[in-house]
Amino acid sequence: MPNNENDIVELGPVFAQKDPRNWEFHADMNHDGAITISDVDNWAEWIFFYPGDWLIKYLTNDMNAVARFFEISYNDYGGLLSGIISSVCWLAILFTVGAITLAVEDWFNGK
Ligand SMILES: [Ca+2]
Repeated sequence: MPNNENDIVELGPVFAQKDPRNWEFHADMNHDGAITISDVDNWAEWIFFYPGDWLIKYLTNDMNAVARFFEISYNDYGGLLSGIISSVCWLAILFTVGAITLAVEDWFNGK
């Protein structure tokens, strides 16, 4: 991220904005003062997009030239790019957990 006011002007308003994502889990996701069924889809969205949004945050904050070249910014949180990255990440986690489960099962069965 830009370190001073001159950098903000140079990079433009998209790169100068504050990170809009809530990185900490709060059960009351819609901030209406109660934990209800309306919060559940927000929980699912929050956890599903976490990996993709995290990579977008990393690129935007720490690899600014790459993010700028690919026109990646905080505006991409929860979007197609984040969804694709998140899907790949969750599938990799799913396959890893499945492989570990099968390996442990084989080990207990003496195979
Ligand atoms: Ca709520």
